[in-house]
Parts: sequence; C-alpha cells; structure tokens
Amino acid sequence: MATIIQNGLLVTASEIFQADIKIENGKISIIADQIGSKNEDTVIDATDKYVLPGLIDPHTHLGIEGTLDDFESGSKAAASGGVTTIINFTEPDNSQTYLEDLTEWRAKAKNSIIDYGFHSIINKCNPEVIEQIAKLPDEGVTSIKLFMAYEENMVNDKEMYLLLKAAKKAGIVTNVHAENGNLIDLLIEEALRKNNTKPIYHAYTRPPSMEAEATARALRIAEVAEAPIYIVHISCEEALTEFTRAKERGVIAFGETCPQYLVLDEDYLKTEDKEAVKYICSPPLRTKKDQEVIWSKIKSGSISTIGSDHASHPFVNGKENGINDFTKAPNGLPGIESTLLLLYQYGVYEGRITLPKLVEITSQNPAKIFGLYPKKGSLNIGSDGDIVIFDPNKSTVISKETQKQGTEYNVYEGINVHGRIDCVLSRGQVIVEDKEVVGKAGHGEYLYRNRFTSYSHEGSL
Ligand code: DUC
Ligand code: ZN
Ligand code: ZN
Repeated sequence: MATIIQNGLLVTASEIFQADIKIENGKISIIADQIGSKNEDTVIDATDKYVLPGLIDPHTHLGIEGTLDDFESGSKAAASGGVTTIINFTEPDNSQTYLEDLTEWRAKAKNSIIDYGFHSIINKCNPEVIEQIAKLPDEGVTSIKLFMAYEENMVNDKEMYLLLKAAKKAGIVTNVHAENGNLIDLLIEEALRKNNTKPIYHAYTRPPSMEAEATARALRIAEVAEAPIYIVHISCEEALTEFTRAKERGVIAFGETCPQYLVLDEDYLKTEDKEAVKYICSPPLRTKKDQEVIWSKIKSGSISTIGSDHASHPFVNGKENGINDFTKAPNGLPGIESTLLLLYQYGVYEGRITLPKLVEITSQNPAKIFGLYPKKGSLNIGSDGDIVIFDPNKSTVISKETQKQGTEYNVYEGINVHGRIDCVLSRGQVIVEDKEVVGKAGHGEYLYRNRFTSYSHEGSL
C-alpha cells in the first residue's frame, strides 16, 4: 500500500513545480507529472496547495523538569505545526556520564510521535569527557552544546577550545550559547542592587554587546581549533556583524535564529501588566531593527537555520515567579508549533524571503548540518516521506485556545496568519489531518545521525 499526493505544488530549497509524489514503505519512491493509484492506496488531493518537506526543528527542550511538554505532548504540538523531526537537548546530570545522560533522554523520548535526535550538553572538560565525546557518534549523536553563560553549565575559553577540538576530531559539530555570562551576572547584581527588577531588566542586563562579544570570542576560538561551530539563537545585529565577519574569514560557522527574534520585540517586556514576564528568554527579545537585520541575513544566506528553542514553562508556578524579580522567571518561550506559520506570514507572504528559502532554512540546512541529509530535509527519491501539505489560501489564528503545546498561554496569541497546515505525514503515515493530530505515541524513531563532514557546509551554507 502506497500514499500518493496528487496535483500539489512541490517546494524544494531551489524550486517550486507541479508534480505528484508517491511514498512506499515510508520513503519517497516516485515524483512525476501524474501518478496513478490502486484501490488500496491512500490518495491525498493537494490541488492549489504546497507540498513541503517536513520541518526539522534543531532546537527544542522537551522533557525538561518543571515544563509542561514531555515528548508525547511536545511532539504532537510540533507535528501540528509541520515539524516531522526534532533535535532536542539533553540536560547534564552531574552524577552520571554524558553517555548515561543520553540513555536517559532516549528513554524519555520513546513516546514521541515524530522522529528525534539529541544534542548532548557538555558542561565540563577533563580527559574522561574528551573520551566520552569520541564515543557519542557511535550512539548517533553528532552535535554537542556548550554554554558561555549560566554558572552551573558554562565552560571557560580554554575548555571551549579543547572541547571544540575533541568534537571536530569525532565528526561532531559544536552548538554554542554565546552570551558573556560573567559580565551578565555582574550586570544582574547591579540591577538588583538598584531595585531594577521588572522584566525589561532581563533584557537590559543581557545587552547585544554581551552577545556580540561572546559570539566573536567563540568564533575566534573555533577558528584556532579549526572546528565547525553552530551559534544557536542569534538575536541581534551586533552578534550578526561578528558572525558575518567570521564567515567571511572562512570559519566553518553556522547561524541559527528563532521565530521570536523575527516576530516579537522588547516592547513585550516593557508592558506594565503581569504578562510581560512571559516573554523572558535568553538572549532576550531585541528591537524591530534587529528583526529586519536578521531577515536580511537569512536572505543573504548568513543565517542557515531556524530553531524554535521551545521551552514550555508554565505561567502559574513558573513565569509568574518573576513578576517582581526577573531573575526568578524561568528562561525560554514555547513555540514549537508556530514556526512554519510565522515564517510563511512574516517571511514569504510579506515578501522578505521566498518559499524555497523557507524550505532551505527549516528543513534542508538543518538536515545537512546535523547529519540527516538526504534521509531528511528533502523531497528526493529515497528520502523519508516526511511531508507537509500547506494551503496558502486559508488562514490561521494562533491562539492558546487551539494550540497543542501544553502552556496556558501563547506568546503569539491572536496573530492572524495567511496559510493553514492541512496535513502532515511522517514516513508516509498521516500524523496530522484536519487540524487534529492522529499520529500515535511511539511512532517516532530515534535518529542515528551521520558525522559532520565537509559536504555539510557546501553551497549556500
Ligand atoms: N538557552 C537555550 O538554548 N534555551 C533556553 C534558555 C537558554 O538560555
Ligand atoms: Zn541557549
Ligand atoms: Zn535552547
């Protein structure tokens, strides 16, 4: 039995064309002008609709203690937004090894309805850690993440250099959270001493210069280590200036931004009501000017990917703790299900990027960088049948009333966007239909990802 999608407009990272597409045994088997069907086949009519490769969200935090989305609810939310693959972060548990962390996180993810992989967070450096890094690719993990902020997790420059070198040797790409944590901690102390405790001080104590400084430093260290580096959640013009310079020097660097830095701005943190605290994330929301600079860097190819950075902190007993002291609010925003809708509206519909560019940054590029291409991230023969059918002639109102993610709020509440996600397939099976998630818990498979190789950064990457 096969699944055939007929009459749709297929969108790849380079073109849009009308064709039918057939999926057999979970993989794309034929793409042709017209494909006939047998009685037992599932036929989906996609007339006047776009057929896109499923999104790969390379930056999610499902299953974090105190948050509302585990892998089942979070992956359902992701699927409803057209995401068919996630790469989630592990959390270091300092009483065990990173390989043990991975085993624990793989067990947590068993109920996912979409395919998944992990980036291992590494928060220290010693000879045993270097040995463990060398073993991660055999377990399917070909990316790690380092922090330059947060006392409990941050590594210093020397450690970063050694870890980058070890990662490179193992065929691993290193994600970096680039903010100058030492100085930010001082700025926070100063703010609290002056009783500057409102949510906007979260942004004032994490200024663009501290993101730019750390970004520049991380890139210089990667340059000396001759290692590939991926800067997560780039939020501002200053950091992008440093990032673009490094790329021009030939550093093998990839940049990620998030929908919140394209759609929301620091004014959300300034409102006097208690809602402002919901918008606390790191790096913080920036200005409208930063948004336009980020769009231009997506268009020019400097920024390679979009990650949601989904973290489903509750408002009650979570975000609300920071209303009178921003340092008490957990960091991070929920948004795993709105990436495609937001990028279509603010990117494609409003003319900032093309639809193939959207496919490139949400699917093809993350697949290439993180060792999943061409199994994922493309509509090629032999690729997994991970597909989104998107109707550009309908519209969607983003709201907590209809969302699948677990939070009591939606940071994009009330935004009316062009486009509707009609149907989502994972390896040929329909997992979202008529706005309902029909995929089963446990359908998702753990992805053993390939090592980072030179082809990973060919072309516009
Ligand atoms: N960094 C992340 O990548 N996610 C949530 C919070 C943070 O600082
Ligand atoms: Zn981070
Ligand atoms: Zn994150």
